[in-house]
Amino acid sequence: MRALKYMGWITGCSVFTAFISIIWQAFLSLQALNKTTVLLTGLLAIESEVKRSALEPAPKIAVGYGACTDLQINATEFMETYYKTRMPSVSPDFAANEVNTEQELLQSFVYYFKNGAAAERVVGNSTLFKQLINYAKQLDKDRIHWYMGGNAPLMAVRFVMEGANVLLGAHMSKKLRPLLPKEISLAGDEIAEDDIHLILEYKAGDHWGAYKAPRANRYILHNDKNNPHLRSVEQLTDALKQYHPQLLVVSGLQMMDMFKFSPGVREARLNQVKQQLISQPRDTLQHFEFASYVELELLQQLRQLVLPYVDSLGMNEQELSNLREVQQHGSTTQATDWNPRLAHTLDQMREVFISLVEDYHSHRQADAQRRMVSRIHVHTLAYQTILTIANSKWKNTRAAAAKAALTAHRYVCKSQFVNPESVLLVLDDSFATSAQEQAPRMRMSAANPVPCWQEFIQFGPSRQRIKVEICVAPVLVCRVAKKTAGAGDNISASGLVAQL
Ligand SMILES: *[C@@H]1O[C@H](CO)[C@@H](O)[C@H](O)[C@H]1NC(C)=O
Ligand SMILES: *[C@@H]1O[C@H](CO)[C@@H](O)[C@H](O)[C@H]1NC(C)=O
Ligand SMILES: CC(=O)N[C@H]1CO[C@H](CO)[C@@H](O)[C@@H]1O
Repeated sequence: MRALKYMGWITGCSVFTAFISIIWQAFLSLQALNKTTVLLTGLLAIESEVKRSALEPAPKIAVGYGACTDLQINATEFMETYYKTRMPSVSPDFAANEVNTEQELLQSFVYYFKNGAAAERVVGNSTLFKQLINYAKQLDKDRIHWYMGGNAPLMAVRFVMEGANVLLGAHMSKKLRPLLPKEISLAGDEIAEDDIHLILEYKAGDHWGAYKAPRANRYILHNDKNNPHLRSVEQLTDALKQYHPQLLVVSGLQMMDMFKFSPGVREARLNQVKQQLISQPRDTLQHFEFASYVELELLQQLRQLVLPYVDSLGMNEQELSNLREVQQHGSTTQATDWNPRLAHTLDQMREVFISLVEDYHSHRQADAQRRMVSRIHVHTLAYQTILTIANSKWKNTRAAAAKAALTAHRYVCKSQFVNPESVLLVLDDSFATSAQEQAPRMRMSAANPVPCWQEFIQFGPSRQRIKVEICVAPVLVCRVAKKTAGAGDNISASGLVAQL
């Protein structure tokens, strides 16, 4: 009898606890919702500061090089359908740089998948690549998606959407051309067939066998025949003589990575890029969009032939670590932390910036064509950060960061309308501006959703100082990612256009 009474009491207690915990959960999620709504309102207000008036002339922007067709599929579904039995032999701690066999494909895929790191790899073996494309086409029709791809066309479309007048350097087939908005002028020949990029998309929590993706991302495979040669460079250089844009964007050079050129050919092509860059007047700002590079030789060539001639760089956290590693140690890194601490990213940005500034100062006497980098934009899943030299030609750094953050959400959620309920905030309310001791802290609040500050950065043996402005915008991370490939292009382009 007594025992029964106890039971009743215990049940009562559990019901009560459960009730309290439901209310508490609701309270917490309401608070989180409230916080994101406040941040969202703040971001939208800052973004709207840069609406161009109808009286202003549209900015003119030129973008190079290349185009392709993207074939997007579900990564785990593809692997499960075709490689289910092969997985146990895969070692998860090693990634082949080049993919020539199915074994190397699995090795490389698993490595990036379990790290949630974006990767883009060349399939050297054309037979294998054709086989993979055929496999992909055999998946359910409504499970595969065809898009226009390539960094340059995606950025070009984004610029047009932002009201710019755009010139694109790319070769395209008759099939692809209609997918490009008519307003975009094209410098480049018609070709018979476009290169295809096979895009394996995965969501956070998707798993394949024992491996689970920590964040949404994609793994890209290609076997380009046209793009590595950057065939449209000369035509774009010619068209630029008349066009005289405010901004010239160089992207798509990663297609040269791991491609088998005859000796000296790649360098000769990159020299054409350099010629294009140095032949522009100073009032044309130049931006280089970084990418996932693996070949050290190519990175060194970029440091020699491209980086010294641009004003601005765009990249994600993986690419930032990789560039820093090349600058400091002459080596490359593979996948790094998918959600790096902000303080750490800011320090890496400073280091990359200092290295470029020092390089400029030690060579500018001998080479008057050099430009000193005055803008670096790093985009990560959780935040957007933009560093500009104070009082440089780049305007609206705060609004550009806010805009980039909103674009990131809109793109990955595939929705123009930002719904606070579809949002996950990864960033804390306050952050240290550096991992060094006693670094000042910044707060993200309703009053200040995009903190900006100025600081002096020291460089060179005589510790010269240069004043920079840094802005950080939180990304309202999409809970259910719809698409990640191409996000970087949209994000970088929307940040750039706000700063002209
Ligand atoms: C290329 O891929 C095919 C198809 O998977 C394979 O049979 C062949 O052995 C591969 N060739 C090389 C050189 O690895
Ligand atoms: C791929 O398909 C699997 C199984 O249908 C699903 O669980 C997963 O979320 C899908 N991933 C993407 C990126 O659509
Ligand atoms: C959210 C967003 O702005 N997405 C755009 C990214 O760019 C492509 C074109 O390259 C547009 O179609 C998307 O609407």
